[in-house]
Amino acid sequence: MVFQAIINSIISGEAETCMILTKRALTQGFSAESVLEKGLIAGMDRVAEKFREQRVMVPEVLMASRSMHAGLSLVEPLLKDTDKKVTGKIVMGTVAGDLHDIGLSLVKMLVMSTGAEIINLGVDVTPKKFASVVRKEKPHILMMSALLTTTMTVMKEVIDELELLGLRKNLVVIVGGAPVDSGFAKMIGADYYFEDAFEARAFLEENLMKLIAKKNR
Ligand code: B1M
Repeated sequence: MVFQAIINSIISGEAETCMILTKRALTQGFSAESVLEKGLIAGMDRVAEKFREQRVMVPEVLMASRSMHAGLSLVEPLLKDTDKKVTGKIVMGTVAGDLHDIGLSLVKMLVMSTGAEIINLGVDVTPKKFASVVRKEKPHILMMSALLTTTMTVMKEVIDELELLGLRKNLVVIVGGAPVDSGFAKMIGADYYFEDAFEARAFLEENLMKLIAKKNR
């Protein structure tokens, strides 16, 4: 089965094979979304599990991540809904001190289907950087990711910085990442928390227009 082969290519860190298999799955008629979920995300989840159990080390994880991104490069253009009018602007990034970008790449990829313009600042984004981009770009939504218990607190620093500069009002703040939960989101003054990229996409598909209308009021 092609999905299992994609998973195996990620586990063994074979980027080129992953790309070939992703292409094969797409030409066989599987949707970009199913290739993403059942192949690429499933593969990375398996590696994450092994890492947690200390059955693989950092270099293997990096090779797996490179392989997953090779597959993502083919899936990404297919997920963007070019027929949808751009309806909003979203700034996103992983907070300062944190270099994990796999989850955020998936969030970006799925949220792209809402038609919103997305500015991805990447990893290790400081509160000052977030604030200066918010000031310049005036997005409707700010999405922050953190994967470490030591960096999730930076999300609060970003919100504090936005408040200090008068940029928090009318900005919807969404947070996510493995150590984050809805209680933490509430505690730091974020508006929403989503457990995974699919949940974030589903919410925005349904509510993006309402959020934009609220901001423009
Ligand atoms: Co790191 N790492 N890592 N790591 N790493 C974790 C997070 C860890 C849990 C591993 C463990 O089990 N011990 C642990 C954190 C422990 C903790 O804080 N409690 C950990 C650690 C400790 C570290 C280092 C400190 C290790 C070291 O050097 N000693 C170091 C820190 C570097 C740094 O950031 N400063 C480090 C380094 C790395 C690598 C570079 C090797 C690599 C990152 C590569 C990269 O991202 N380019 C890496 C990886 C890959 C992991 C694990 C194995 C997998 C993370 C991942 O990509 N998962 C992870 C263990 C694990 O999670 N089981 C681990 C797949 C991805 C699809 O899931 O990112 O959770 P995830 O995203 C999900 C959701 O969380 C959600 O949607 C996604 C799926 O749909 N989501 C959002 C994420 N952001 C969202 C935002 C939203 C909404 C949903 O809205 C805004």
